[in-house]
Amino acid sequence: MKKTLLIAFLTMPLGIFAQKSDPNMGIIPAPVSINKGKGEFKFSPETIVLVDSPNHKAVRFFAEYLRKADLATSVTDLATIDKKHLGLKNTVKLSLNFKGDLPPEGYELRITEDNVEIKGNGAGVFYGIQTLIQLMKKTSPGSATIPCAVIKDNPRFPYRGMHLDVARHFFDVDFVKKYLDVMAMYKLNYFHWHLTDDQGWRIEIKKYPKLTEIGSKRAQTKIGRASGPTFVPDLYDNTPHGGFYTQEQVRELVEYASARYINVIPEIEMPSHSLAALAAYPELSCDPTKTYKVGETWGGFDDVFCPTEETFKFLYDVLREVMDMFPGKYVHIGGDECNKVAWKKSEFCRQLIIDSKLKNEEGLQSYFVAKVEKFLNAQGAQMIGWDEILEGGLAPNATVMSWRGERGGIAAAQLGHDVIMTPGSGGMYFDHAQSKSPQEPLNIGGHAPLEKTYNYDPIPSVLNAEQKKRVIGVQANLWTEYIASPGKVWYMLLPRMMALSETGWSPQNGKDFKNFSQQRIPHHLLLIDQAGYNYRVPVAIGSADTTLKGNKFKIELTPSVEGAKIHYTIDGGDPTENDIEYTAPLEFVIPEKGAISFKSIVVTASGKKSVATTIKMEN
Ligand code: TNX
Repeated sequence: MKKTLLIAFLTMPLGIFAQKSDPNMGIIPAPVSINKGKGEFKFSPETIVLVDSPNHKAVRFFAEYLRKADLATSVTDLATIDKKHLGLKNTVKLSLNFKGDLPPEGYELRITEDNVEIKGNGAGVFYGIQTLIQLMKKTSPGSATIPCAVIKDNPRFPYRGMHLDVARHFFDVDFVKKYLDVMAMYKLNYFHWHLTDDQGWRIEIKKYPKLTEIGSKRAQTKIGRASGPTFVPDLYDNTPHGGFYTQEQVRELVEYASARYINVIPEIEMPSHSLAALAAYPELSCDPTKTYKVGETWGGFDDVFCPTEETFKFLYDVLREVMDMFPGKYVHIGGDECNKVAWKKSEFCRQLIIDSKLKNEEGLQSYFVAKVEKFLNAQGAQMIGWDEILEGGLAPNATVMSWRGERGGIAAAQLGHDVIMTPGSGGMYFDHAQSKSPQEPLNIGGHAPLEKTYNYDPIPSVLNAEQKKRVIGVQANLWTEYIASPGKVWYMLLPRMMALSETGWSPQNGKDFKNFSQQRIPHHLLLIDQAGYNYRVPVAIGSADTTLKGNKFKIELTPSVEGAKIHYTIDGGDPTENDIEYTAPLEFVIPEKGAISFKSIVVTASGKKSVATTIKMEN
């Protein structure tokens, strides 16, 4: 019997983006409560922006936004307004001195056909502005519409962090500003800046110039994987890599972040991940007779800071300069992955363990961390460390970042310490792959698809009510061993950072991945695209690598980015933008013992492509 294949084109139009039916009005992170109104506010060149504190940074930010968006209008100080004009129509009013009852960082945004008003607590007005910006739809130059609504909002967690590793690969000041910009759009408020590691020291320290003269440069970098089956030994790029931030640049970035209500947390790694510092100052190692070079490959190194008084003096000096540059309360001291090999070989360490009545090298790690914490606390700073700082006993006031699953975070919360959840197992490692497709770019491995990041709940159910309060927030980490260019940072960051934002901000019980990924993400990716960021194009909505059994199928897809197209093949070939465009749902009838592979990709208006997915239909 001749096998025939039937494809029917159904007439139903492509699923249009359901912004109107979206209960969250397209806003990311989803607000706590939205009351949709009728009609819209028309923002025009005649609109007056009224503020009660014209020099406030949130006001300056908004004025700058309006200027750049060609929505130029003047900002008017409320104090200068004649009382009889207070009932003025066509105003956007920002109340920064609002003294009413709003939760920390909370805001209330009221949009009527006549006026827009934002009241906020602390950072609240700034977040209200971010929401307002997301709601503004530009209509013509100088004009925009904003749908009427009353939004009451505040974050679930006070700590909503995003990390960036600039040690494995260096990223310049302008790039970091763009990183902070996108964090601010999504209401993230802590930037964890991983400034030192084995492969590079990236912050100027005046007292120890060799840290950057020597420690900020490596001679070459490993090509491909540093381990595993595709690892090629001795394959290096023969190209020096380096870079660091001057103190002046650091101050500029801290200021830039602060203008966006972002606190910057510097991380200075100790006792491990310190090879770049040892290359500059070998006397800080346990074996100063050796020569050390800045790391050229990835993974752990045995050489670490030796816990001598000379090392502590060095670290205190460094931290003093660091605290001077970073006015925030937190200093991150790393503390992860110290394998103790060098300490076990060291006569000095053996003696120190005996003299200080420590149990073993774990005890020495705890001794090291506790000493540094004491120093930091005495200067008024609060120490954060990765969960290894629990080993051998936790320093008394430390905040713990739980990265090896939630275990460390749970233990720390039970001990009454503040905890920031950032587990790889919760989709918080943005260096992990975003899908299992072989078309994903080289990455460190792991699997952190958007849905996993989105669905993560930072509060472990095993904690009691008191302990749960110790979980102050959530963070995602972007380690850059396999991320050497800005474009790839954005690819790994977006859209997962939007999921992080909702995990950190929105109430857990209202989370809805379908609404997030299908009704809001496509619009936000278009905005991100227009703002000049790269990102990972999700596969078509309704598609996934799967095998379906039966004889009749209907394939109904929607582009994952607004304005994008879907192209497909049914002959097993990898689809390109030159293949057939999907424009309407398709019906397939598969003959007996027949099969067909429907392979599709999404191509955005700017030409970015998703990985391909294959729906195999078998009868
Ligand atoms: C573990 S997370 C590390 C980093 C690596 C990362 C790669 C942590 C505290 N340490 O040094 O870059 O894994 O995923």
